[in-house]
Amino acid sequence: MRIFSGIQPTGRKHLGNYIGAIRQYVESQERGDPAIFSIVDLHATTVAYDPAQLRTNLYDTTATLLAAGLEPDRCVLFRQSDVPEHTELTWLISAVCAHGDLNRMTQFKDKSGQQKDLVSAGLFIYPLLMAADVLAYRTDEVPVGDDQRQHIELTREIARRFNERFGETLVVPDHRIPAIGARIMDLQEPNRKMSTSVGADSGRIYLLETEKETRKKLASAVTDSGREVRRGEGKEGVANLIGIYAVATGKTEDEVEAEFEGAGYGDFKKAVGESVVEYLAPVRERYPEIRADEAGMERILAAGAARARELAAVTLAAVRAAMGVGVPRG
Ligand code: AQP
Repeated sequence: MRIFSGIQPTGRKHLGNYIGAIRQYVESQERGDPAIFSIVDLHATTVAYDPAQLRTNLYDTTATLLAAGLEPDRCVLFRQSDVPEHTELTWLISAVCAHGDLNRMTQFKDKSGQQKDLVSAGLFIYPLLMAADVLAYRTDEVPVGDDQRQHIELTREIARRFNERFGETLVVPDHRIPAIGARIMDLQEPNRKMSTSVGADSGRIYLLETEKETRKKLASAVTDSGREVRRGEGKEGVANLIGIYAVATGKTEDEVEAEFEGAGYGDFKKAVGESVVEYLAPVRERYPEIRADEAGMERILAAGAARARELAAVTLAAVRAAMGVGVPRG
């Protein structure tokens, strides 16, 4: 089965990225044939950004993925901009994507509202580039967090429409959204997802922050005026912590509720802090050595891009032929 997912080189990766996406990438190396992961630097140019910072972030994200357990000989890991087939396919599939479809995307509505100087056309067509990322590899499965559900649905619709219009060419992919931890919420505003660009630092756990910072943020996470460690109406903060603890310890949410029956929020939050510190320890420990070797990371990314181009070129040739563009085949 072909597995593909992309991750942006924006800022420091947080616990939501890890639980919703990165841990799934690591697990999917077993099942993927191949498992393909792209650091999508072109997506990161759709909002205001600093070019030098983008390069730094690219290495930070690459090193984070490697430290989390991606192994270059068990997956294909590459930088999106090294594989021009993604941008070509974006244009080609735009022929079967309605302007109205893009207009409905909630991420565009959210992010366009955050832009101060310019709402770029790139931000509007972001979901098309994401669809091209996925479709270029005839992907069967896309591991993502819940916030990407709408984009994957659009990708499926584009593949279906392309096949109806031009003949069976593209694979309609499924998403793989984790049962627990699909939407990790902000620790201070638990009605909103933990996010790179929105909210205060106190609301998000960075993968590479110190143990002390992690413990402190979880100890001051917003709960509610009640006492019970249970999920339920008005208990979004507690429910979020239950989900985090369940993932970090490998327990079910029911088991977590049973474990903390009768305990106070203080003890519970302390236990969540310890579990997250332990859960993230391997990433934190492996990161510095990997991050120090930029040349090594460039070698990994170059080898990944070469393999990715081979795979994407096959799809692109089929798409061009089906659409009647370019030199006729054979
Ligand atoms: N809070 C979350 N819970 C679970 N999964 C999440 N993801 C993001 N936030 C959560 C998943 O992480 C993957 C990478 O996301 P990205 O490439 O969009 O990276 P980003 O922009 O740095 O992440 P954010 O936090 O989502 O940024 P904002 O909020 O600024 O747009 C995806 O699979 C995503 O589902």
